[in-house]
Amino acid sequence: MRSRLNTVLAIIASVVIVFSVVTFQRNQAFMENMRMGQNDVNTNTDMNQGNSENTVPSSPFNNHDYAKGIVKPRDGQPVKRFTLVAQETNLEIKEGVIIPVWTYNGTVPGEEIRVTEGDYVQVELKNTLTEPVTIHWHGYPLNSAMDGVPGLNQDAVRPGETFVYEFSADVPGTYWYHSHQEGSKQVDKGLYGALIVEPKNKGKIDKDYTFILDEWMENPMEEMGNMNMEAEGSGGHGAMEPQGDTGGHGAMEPQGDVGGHGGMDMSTSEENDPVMEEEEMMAYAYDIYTVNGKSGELIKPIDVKKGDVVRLRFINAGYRSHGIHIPGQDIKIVSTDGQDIYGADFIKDQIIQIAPGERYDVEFTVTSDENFFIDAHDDNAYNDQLQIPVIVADGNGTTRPEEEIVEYPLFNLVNYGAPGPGKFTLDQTYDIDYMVQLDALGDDKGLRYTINGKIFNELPLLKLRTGNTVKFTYFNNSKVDHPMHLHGHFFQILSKNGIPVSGAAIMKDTLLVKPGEKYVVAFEADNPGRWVQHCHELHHAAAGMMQGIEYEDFVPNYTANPQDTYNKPE
Ligand SMILES: [Cu+2]
Repeated sequence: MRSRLNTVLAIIASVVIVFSVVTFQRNQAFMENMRMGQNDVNTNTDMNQGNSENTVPSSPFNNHDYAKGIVKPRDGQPVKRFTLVAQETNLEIKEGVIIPVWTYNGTVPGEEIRVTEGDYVQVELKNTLTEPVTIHWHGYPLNSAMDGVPGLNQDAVRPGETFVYEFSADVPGTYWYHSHQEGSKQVDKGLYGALIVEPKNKGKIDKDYTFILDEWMENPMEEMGNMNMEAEGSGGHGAMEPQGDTGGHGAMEPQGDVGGHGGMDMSTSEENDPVMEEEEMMAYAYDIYTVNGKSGELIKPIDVKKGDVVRLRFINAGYRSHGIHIPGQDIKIVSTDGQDIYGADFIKDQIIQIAPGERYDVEFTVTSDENFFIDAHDDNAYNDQLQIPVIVADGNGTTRPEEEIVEYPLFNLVNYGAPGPGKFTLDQTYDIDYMVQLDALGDDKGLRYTINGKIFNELPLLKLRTGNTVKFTYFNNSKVDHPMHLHGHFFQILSKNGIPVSGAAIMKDTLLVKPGEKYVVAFEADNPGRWVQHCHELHHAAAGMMQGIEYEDFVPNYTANPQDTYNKPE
């Protein structure tokens, strides 16, 4: 078992080394592209020529001077100020397991930023870490100068430096924030927190809880040490060559439920497929699952009373999808990615699959006499650690027994709610019609995750103009999940696998595209700036699955210094 672990870690080490090298090269080319404004994408942008007079976006952000990147409060707008200190600390993540983590304000997750719709938010970031960091406001449609992608919107905030992020919180919902500097490392180490914008009229909510999901390695320091030694011992080759013993799939067997609900099916992966090997290694190495930075017995129970209207906000800050189950309760999925779902109806005993970067908000009225556990049903290996106790204070004191049945239907987002009120349709014409094909490659050049066959530094910038209507077709041609995240905009899902959305118009900023799936989405180019889209499995982003997006009619006030090599936007 120990030797298998070492083999596993050695292979992971190789991957880490490849990622680092590729990342460095990519940054240079990316910044060069952004500076030169070159590399047009070939799209049917004929209509662009007639659009240049359209400079006022139909968005809540008209107050901002985009051209200068200036953001300021409206007259009389309430200002809410926060300070987030990026700092290292030790976290008891699981009973008896204390690991070093990177945090905003000393906790994982970082301090929750909770404001009210209409507030003006100022957040001062102070960096006391030994590496540069940023804050990206995931999903929030703010001014791109505040989007926190280093080398694109700002320089990463170096050790000892401060940076003030500010934006008008005009769009209510559940969002989150995290470092966008070397995300696959820094988010992994704990640099994230929730951003909750409560609506002005929030209706009757008695209890409001935020749950941020994540996965960790029990002893990353020791494992990193082993990995480095093993990597040297194996010749330091970067490629993901299988290291002989590939027959040990027994060690990879999921220990709990096998629902087959997406994610990767570890029992059927092909041996000698470096992409699948890598996925399996990580599935095994990330052996602690947490809710709000705590695993298993340490997960804090929530206290409710019968009749309470409860809102649960689930955010996935990790790299794996989790299938959340709220047993026996009539629940509504009231929003996803911060956007309300029109005509949300009751469902019961369905699995809500939450992919990296996604948010799902659930509401229910407590009717249960018994305490129960919110738990996970999917093919992940360590689900027994992911159980949130719900204590019904005026219940009968018993706890709902663990169910025998583990197969529940998967909640279907594209067939939920009442039709409306979407802005876009499949049969209209779009100014930009762009195919986004997602692939994974493992060969003698290493492991790469690609968009249209290219990694980040090879990909042309996607060029938009303010007012463009934009259609993306996401197609996953690989064997692994890709939760695709678009910065600065919400897109409407139009169809999945050729079948039009039949429920409410679903607006999202992060969309899980499973192997073989095809989604058509649309959005309005209403937020001029510099943005990216990327896979929110951040190891995939780091290995190439990321693309720059630029409004041609946008004049940024930030220019990356080509001499700086410390901005690492993925
Ligand atoms: Cu991916």
